[in-house]
Amino acid sequence: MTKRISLTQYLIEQQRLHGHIPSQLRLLIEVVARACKRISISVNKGALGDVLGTAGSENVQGEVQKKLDIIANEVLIEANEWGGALAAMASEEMEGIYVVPNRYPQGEYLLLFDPLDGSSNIDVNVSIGTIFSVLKKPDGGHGVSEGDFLQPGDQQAAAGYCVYGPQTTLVLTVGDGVAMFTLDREQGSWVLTADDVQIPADTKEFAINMSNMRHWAPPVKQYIDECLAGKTGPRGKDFNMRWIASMVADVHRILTRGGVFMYPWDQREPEKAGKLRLMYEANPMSFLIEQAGGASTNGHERIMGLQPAKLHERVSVVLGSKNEVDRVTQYHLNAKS
Ligand code: P6P
Repeated sequence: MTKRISLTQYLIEQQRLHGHIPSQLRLLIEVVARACKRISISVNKGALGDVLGTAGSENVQGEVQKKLDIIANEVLIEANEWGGALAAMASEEMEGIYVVPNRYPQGEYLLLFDPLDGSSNIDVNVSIGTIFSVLKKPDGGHGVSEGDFLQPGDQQAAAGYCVYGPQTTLVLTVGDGVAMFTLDREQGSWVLTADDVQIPADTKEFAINMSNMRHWAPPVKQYIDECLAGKTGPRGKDFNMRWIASMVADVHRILTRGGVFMYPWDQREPEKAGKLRLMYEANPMSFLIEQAGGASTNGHERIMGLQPAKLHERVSVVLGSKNEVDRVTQYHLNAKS
Protein backbone atom coordinates (compact mmCIF):
# COMPACT_ATOMS: atom_id res chain seq x y z
CA MET A 1 0.00 0.00 0.00
CA THR A 2 1.47 3.37 -1.06
CA LYS A 3 2.07 5.72 1.88
CA ARG A 4 -0.69 8.35 1.67
CA ILE A 5 1.40 11.53 1.78
CA SER A 6 0.87 14.97 0.25
CA LEU A 7 2.57 16.23 -2.89
CA THR A 8 4.63 18.63 -0.76
CA GLN A 9 5.89 15.87 1.55
CA TYR A 10 6.66 13.65 -1.46
CA LEU A 11 8.73 16.37 -3.15
CA ILE A 12 10.63 17.22 0.04
CA GLU A 13 11.38 13.54 0.71
CA GLN A 14 12.47 13.03 -2.90
CA GLN A 15 14.80 16.02 -2.58
CA ARG A 16 16.35 14.48 0.55
CA LEU A 17 16.77 11.14 -1.25
CA HIS A 18 17.97 12.21 -4.68
CA GLY A 19 18.71 15.93 -4.61
CA HIS A 20 16.95 16.54 -7.94
CA ILE A 21 14.36 19.01 -6.69
CA PRO A 22 15.81 22.42 -5.79
CA SER A 23 13.33 24.66 -3.97
CA GLN A 24 12.54 26.67 -7.12
CA LEU A 25 11.60 23.48 -8.98
CA ARG A 26 9.53 22.22 -6.03
CA LEU A 27 7.69 25.57 -5.90
CA LEU A 28 7.08 25.43 -9.66
CA ILE A 29 5.66 21.89 -9.51
CA GLU A 30 3.37 22.79 -6.62
CA VAL A 31 2.10 25.89 -8.43
CA VAL A 32 1.40 23.88 -11.59
CA ALA A 33 -0.43 21.29 -9.45
CA ARG A 34 -2.51 24.07 -7.85
CA ALA A 35 -3.36 25.42 -11.32
CA CYS A 36 -4.49 21.93 -12.36
CA LYS A 37 -6.82 21.88 -9.34
CA ARG A 38 -8.38 25.13 -10.56
CA ILE A 39 -8.72 23.79 -14.12
CA SER A 40 -10.34 20.65 -12.72
CA ILE A 41 -13.00 22.78 -11.01
CA SER A 42 -13.86 24.49 -14.33
CA VAL A 43 -13.83 21.20 -16.24
CA ASN A 44 -16.10 19.53 -13.68
CA LYS A 45 -18.65 22.37 -13.90
CA GLY A 46 -19.28 21.63 -17.60
CA ALA A 47 -22.49 23.21 -18.86
CA LEU A 48 -23.21 24.60 -15.40
CA GLY A 49 -20.17 26.84 -15.70
CA ASP A 50 -20.87 27.91 -19.27
CA VAL A 51 -17.44 26.54 -20.22
CA LEU A 52 -18.46 24.15 -22.99
CA GLY A 53 -18.40 24.82 -26.70
CA THR A 54 -16.05 26.87 -28.83
CA ALA A 55 -14.53 30.23 -28.09
CA GLY A 56 -15.00 31.47 -31.66
CA SER A 57 -11.24 31.69 -32.25
CA GLU A 58 -8.40 29.53 -33.60
CA ASN A 59 -5.05 28.69 -32.00
CA VAL A 60 -1.64 28.87 -33.61
CA GLN A 61 -2.24 25.44 -35.07
CA GLY A 62 -5.33 26.68 -36.89
CA GLU A 63 -7.53 24.57 -34.60
CA VAL A 64 -10.83 25.88 -33.27
CA GLN A 65 -10.30 26.81 -29.62
CA LYS A 66 -12.75 25.60 -27.01
CA LYS A 67 -13.68 27.94 -24.17
CA LEU A 68 -11.91 25.59 -21.76
CA ASP A 69 -8.71 25.68 -23.84
CA ILE A 70 -8.50 29.42 -23.24
CA ILE A 71 -9.57 29.20 -19.57
CA ALA A 72 -6.94 26.53 -18.85
CA ASN A 73 -4.24 28.53 -20.64
CA GLU A 74 -5.07 31.67 -18.64
CA VAL A 75 -5.11 29.76 -15.35
CA LEU A 76 -1.63 28.36 -16.01
CA ILE A 77 -0.19 31.72 -17.06
CA GLU A 78 -1.68 33.63 -14.09
CA ALA A 79 -0.69 30.97 -11.57
CA ASN A 80 2.92 30.72 -12.73
CA GLU A 81 4.00 34.20 -13.83
CA TRP A 82 4.55 35.79 -10.37
CA GLY A 83 6.32 33.00 -8.42
CA GLY A 84 9.91 33.74 -9.41
CA ALA A 85 10.70 30.20 -10.63
CA LEU A 86 10.19 30.90 -14.34
CA ALA A 87 11.82 33.00 -17.05
CA ALA A 88 9.12 32.24 -19.64
CA MET A 89 6.33 29.89 -20.70
CA ALA A 90 5.19 28.32 -23.97
CA SER A 91 1.78 26.88 -24.75
CA GLU A 92 0.00 25.07 -27.57
CA GLU A 93 -2.52 27.93 -27.38
CA MET A 94 0.02 30.75 -27.89
CA GLU A 95 2.11 31.41 -31.04
CA GLY A 96 5.12 32.88 -29.28
CA ILE A 97 6.66 32.44 -25.84
CA TYR A 98 5.27 34.30 -22.83
CA VAL A 99 8.14 36.09 -21.07
CA VAL A 100 7.53 36.69 -17.35
CA PRO A 101 6.66 40.42 -17.01
CA ASN A 102 9.31 42.73 -15.57
CA ARG A 103 7.15 43.42 -12.51
CA TYR A 104 7.92 39.88 -11.36
CA PRO A 105 11.31 38.23 -10.58
CA GLN A 106 12.67 36.01 -13.35
CA GLY A 107 13.66 32.43 -12.47
CA GLU A 108 15.81 29.76 -14.06
CA TYR A 109 13.11 27.46 -15.45
CA LEU A 110 11.03 27.35 -18.62
CA LEU A 111 7.51 25.88 -18.50
CA LEU A 112 5.79 24.40 -21.54
CA PHE A 113 2.25 23.07 -21.61
CA ASP A 114 -0.72 21.86 -23.55
CA PRO A 115 -3.27 23.43 -21.21
CA LEU A 116 -6.13 21.18 -22.18
CA ASP A 117 -5.32 18.18 -24.36
CA GLY A 118 -8.14 16.21 -25.94
CA SER A 119 -10.40 19.22 -26.41
CA SER A 120 -12.62 17.34 -28.85
CA ASN A 121 -13.76 15.31 -25.84
CA ILE A 122 -14.77 18.26 -23.65
CA ASP A 123 -18.36 18.59 -24.88
CA VAL A 124 -18.99 14.83 -24.76
CA ASN A 125 -17.78 14.42 -21.16
CA VAL A 126 -14.79 12.17 -21.92
CA SER A 127 -11.50 12.46 -19.99
CA ILE A 128 -9.16 15.31 -20.97
CA GLY A 129 -5.97 16.60 -19.43
CA THR A 130 -3.18 19.14 -18.96
CA ILE A 131 0.35 18.19 -20.06
CA PHE A 132 3.43 20.07 -18.84
CA SER A 133 7.19 20.00 -19.31
CA VAL A 134 9.92 21.86 -17.38
CA LEU A 135 13.28 22.83 -18.87
CA LYS A 136 16.13 24.86 -17.39
CA LYS A 137 16.90 28.13 -19.09
CA PRO A 138 20.36 27.83 -20.69
CA ASP A 139 23.08 29.61 -18.67
CA GLY A 140 24.43 32.95 -19.80
CA GLY A 141 22.86 35.27 -22.26
CA HIS A 142 20.55 38.12 -21.37
CA GLY A 143 16.81 37.72 -21.28
CA VAL A 144 15.05 34.71 -22.73
CA SER A 145 14.11 33.77 -26.29
CA GLU A 146 12.24 31.04 -28.13
CA GLY A 147 15.58 29.45 -28.93
CA ASP A 148 16.12 28.76 -25.22
CA PHE A 149 13.14 26.37 -25.36
CA LEU A 150 14.54 24.32 -28.26
CA GLN A 151 16.17 21.63 -26.12
CA PRO A 152 15.92 17.84 -26.54
CA GLY A 153 13.49 16.05 -24.22
CA ASP A 154 16.45 14.52 -22.37
CA GLN A 155 17.04 17.99 -20.89
CA GLN A 156 13.70 18.08 -19.06
CA ALA A 157 13.94 18.77 -15.30
CA ALA A 158 10.38 17.55 -14.73
CA ALA A 159 7.29 16.52 -16.68
CA GLY A 160 3.76 15.43 -15.96
CA TYR A 161 0.10 15.60 -16.72
CA CYS A 162 -3.19 15.94 -14.92
CA VAL A 163 -6.04 13.77 -16.17
CA TYR A 164 -9.56 15.12 -15.52
CA GLY A 165 -11.49 11.86 -15.46
CA PRO A 166 -13.55 9.88 -12.91
CA GLN A 167 -10.70 10.85 -10.61
CA THR A 168 -8.50 13.90 -11.04
CA THR A 169 -4.98 12.49 -11.04
CA LEU A 170 -1.62 14.25 -11.28
CA VAL A 171 1.21 12.12 -12.71
CA LEU A 172 4.76 13.42 -12.27
CA THR A 173 8.42 12.63 -12.80
CA VAL A 174 11.54 14.62 -11.89
CA GLY A 175 13.81 11.87 -13.21
CA ASP A 176 13.54 9.44 -10.27
CA GLY A 177 10.57 7.34 -11.37
CA VAL A 178 6.88 8.15 -11.82
CA ALA A 179 4.41 8.99 -9.05
CA MET A 180 0.64 9.47 -9.17
CA PHE A 181 -1.39 11.78 -6.90
CA THR A 182 -5.16 11.71 -6.63
CA LEU A 183 -7.03 14.91 -5.81
CA ASP A 184 -8.78 14.67 -2.44
CA ARG A 185 -11.57 17.16 -3.08
CA GLU A 186 -12.65 17.25 0.57
CA GLN A 187 -9.22 18.51 1.64
CA GLY A 188 -8.35 20.11 -1.71
CA SER A 189 -4.99 18.32 -1.63
CA TRP A 190 -3.01 15.98 -3.88
CA VAL A 191 -2.47 12.59 -2.15
CA LEU A 192 0.17 10.08 -3.29
CA THR A 193 -1.68 7.00 -4.57
CA ALA A 194 1.00 5.28 -6.66
CA ASP A 195 4.79 5.45 -6.54
CA ASP A 196 7.52 3.91 -8.70
CA VAL A 197 5.03 3.19 -11.52
CA GLN A 198 6.27 0.43 -13.89
CA ILE A 199 4.92 -0.41 -17.38
CA PRO A 200 4.93 -4.14 -18.33
CA ALA A 201 7.38 -4.74 -21.20
CA ASP A 202 4.75 -6.81 -23.07
CA THR A 203 1.12 -6.06 -23.77
CA LYS A 204 -1.97 -7.22 -25.62
CA GLU A 205 -3.46 -3.75 -26.11
CA PHE A 206 -2.78 -1.17 -28.80
CA ALA A 207 -4.10 2.37 -29.21
CA ILE A 208 -4.30 3.94 -32.66
CA ASN A 209 -6.97 5.75 -34.70
CA MET A 210 -7.92 2.89 -37.05
CA SER A 211 -9.84 5.22 -39.38
CA ASN A 212 -6.48 6.38 -40.72
CA MET A 213 -5.37 2.86 -41.72
CA ARG A 214 -5.33 3.49 -45.47
CA HIS A 215 -2.93 6.43 -44.93
CA TRP A 216 -0.32 4.62 -42.81
CA ALA A 217 3.23 3.75 -43.85
CA PRO A 218 3.85 0.00 -44.44
CA PRO A 219 5.63 -0.69 -41.08
CA VAL A 220 2.60 0.60 -39.14
CA LYS A 221 0.22 -1.39 -41.34
CA GLN A 222 2.35 -4.52 -40.84
CA TYR A 223 2.37 -4.14 -37.06
CA ILE A 224 -1.38 -3.53 -36.74
CA ASP A 225 -2.24 -6.30 -39.25
CA GLU A 226 -0.23 -8.74 -37.11
CA CYS A 227 -2.07 -7.60 -33.97
CA LEU A 228 -5.43 -8.03 -35.75
CA ALA A 229 -4.43 -11.53 -36.92
CA GLY A 230 -4.39 -12.51 -33.25
CA LYS A 231 -3.74 -16.10 -32.10
CA THR A 232 -3.73 -17.48 -35.66
CA GLY A 233 -1.23 -14.87 -36.85
CA PRO A 234 2.52 -14.32 -36.33
CA ARG A 235 2.03 -12.85 -32.85
CA GLY A 236 0.28 -15.99 -31.57
CA LYS A 237 -1.96 -13.97 -29.24
CA ASP A 238 -5.11 -11.87 -29.49
CA PHE A 239 -4.92 -8.09 -29.02
CA ASN A 240 -7.43 -5.57 -27.69
CA MET A 241 -7.78 -2.01 -29.04
CA ARG A 242 -8.47 1.28 -27.27
CA TRP A 243 -8.61 4.83 -28.71
CA ILE A 244 -9.90 7.61 -26.46
CA ALA A 245 -8.69 10.45 -28.73
CA SER A 246 -7.24 12.07 -25.63
CA MET A 247 -3.51 11.41 -25.35
CA VAL A 248 -3.53 12.01 -21.59
CA ALA A 249 -6.20 9.36 -21.05
CA ASP A 250 -4.54 6.83 -23.39
CA VAL A 251 -1.12 7.38 -21.77
CA HIS A 252 -2.64 7.11 -18.29
CA ARG A 253 -4.08 3.71 -19.20
CA ILE A 254 -0.68 2.60 -20.50
CA LEU A 255 1.11 3.79 -17.33
CA THR A 256 -1.53 1.95 -15.31
CA ARG A 257 -1.67 -1.40 -17.17
CA GLY A 258 0.67 -1.32 -20.18
CA GLY A 259 -0.08 -1.01 -23.89
CA VAL A 260 1.28 0.72 -26.96
CA PHE A 261 0.07 4.13 -28.22
CA MET A 262 0.68 5.20 -31.79
CA TYR A 263 0.05 8.42 -33.65
CA PRO A 264 2.33 7.81 -36.65
CA TRP A 265 3.12 9.88 -39.71
CA ASP A 266 0.54 9.29 -42.44
CA GLN A 267 -0.09 10.35 -46.01
CA ARG A 268 -2.93 12.78 -45.25
CA GLU A 269 -0.45 15.64 -44.69
CA PRO A 270 2.89 14.09 -45.75
CA GLU A 271 4.82 17.30 -45.09
CA LYS A 272 4.01 16.98 -41.37
CA ALA A 273 6.08 14.55 -39.25
CA GLY A 274 2.92 13.63 -37.32
CA LYS A 275 -0.05 15.19 -35.53
CA LEU A 276 1.26 15.46 -31.95
CA ARG A 277 3.58 18.24 -30.79
CA LEU A 278 7.10 17.43 -29.73
CA MET A 279 7.77 20.04 -27.06
CA TYR A 280 4.63 19.92 -24.90
CA GLU A 281 3.01 16.58 -25.73
CA ALA A 282 5.52 13.96 -26.94
CA ASN A 283 8.52 15.00 -24.83
CA PRO A 284 6.77 15.15 -21.43
CA MET A 285 4.86 11.92 -22.12
CA SER A 286 8.09 10.23 -23.29
CA PHE A 287 9.87 11.28 -20.08
CA LEU A 288 7.11 9.67 -18.01
CA ILE A 289 7.00 6.52 -20.16
CA GLU A 290 10.79 5.99 -20.08
CA GLN A 291 10.91 6.68 -16.32
CA ALA A 292 8.28 3.92 -15.94
CA GLY A 293 10.42 1.43 -17.89
CA GLY A 294 8.69 1.92 -21.24
CA ALA A 295 10.02 3.23 -24.56
CA SER A 296 9.10 6.12 -26.85
CA THR A 297 10.27 6.68 -30.43
CA ASN A 298 9.18 8.47 -33.57
CA GLY A 299 9.36 5.10 -35.35
CA HIS A 300 13.10 5.49 -35.91
CA GLU A 301 14.76 7.00 -32.84
CA ARG A 302 14.09 8.04 -29.24
CA ILE A 303 11.79 11.04 -29.11
CA MET A 304 13.70 12.55 -26.18
CA GLY A 305 16.90 12.54 -28.22
CA LEU A 306 15.42 14.69 -31.01
CA GLN A 307 16.78 18.22 -31.40
CA PRO A 308 13.76 20.55 -31.86
CA ALA A 309 13.91 23.10 -34.68
CA LYS A 310 10.62 24.90 -33.95
CA LEU A 311 8.54 25.47 -30.82
CA HIS A 312 5.36 23.94 -32.25
CA GLU A 313 6.90 21.22 -34.36
CA ARG A 314 5.08 17.94 -34.69
CA VAL A 315 6.39 14.40 -34.35
CA SER A 316 5.32 10.82 -35.03
CA VAL A 317 4.76 8.95 -31.73
CA VAL A 318 5.08 5.28 -30.78
CA LEU A 319 5.21 4.84 -26.99
CA GLY A 320 4.43 2.39 -24.20
CA SER A 321 5.40 -1.22 -23.42
CA LYS A 322 9.06 -1.53 -24.38
CA ASN A 323 8.97 -4.77 -26.33
CA GLU A 324 6.11 -3.54 -28.54
CA VAL A 325 7.70 -0.15 -29.17
CA ASP A 326 10.97 -1.88 -30.06
CA ARG A 327 9.10 -4.13 -32.51
CA VAL A 328 7.34 -1.22 -34.27
CA THR A 329 10.62 0.70 -34.41
CA GLN A 330 12.44 -2.33 -35.85
CA TYR A 331 9.79 -2.64 -38.59
CA HIS A 332 10.47 1.01 -39.52
CA LEU A 333 14.25 0.47 -39.53
CA ASN A 334 13.87 -2.69 -41.64
CA ALA A 335 11.80 -0.71 -44.16
CA LYS A 336 14.61 1.85 -44.45
CA SER A 337 17.43 -0.66 -44.95
P1 P6P B 1 -7.64 12.06 -33.65
C1 P6P B 1 -6.27 15.50 -29.11
O1 P6P B 1 -6.73 16.44 -30.05
C2 P6P B 1 -4.94 14.95 -29.62
O2 P6P B 1 -4.02 15.98 -29.78
C3 P6P B 1 -4.43 13.87 -28.68
O3 P6P B 1 -4.78 14.10 -27.36
C4 P6P B 1 -5.09 12.61 -29.22
O4 P6P B 1 -4.32 11.45 -28.95
C5 P6P B 1 -5.18 12.88 -30.72
O5 P6P B 1 -5.15 14.30 -30.88
C6 P6P B 1 -6.47 12.36 -31.29
O6 P6P B 1 -6.41 12.58 -32.69
O7 P6P B 1 -7.10 12.31 -35.04
O8 P6P B 1 -7.86 10.61 -33.35
O9 P6P B 1 -8.82 12.92 -33.28
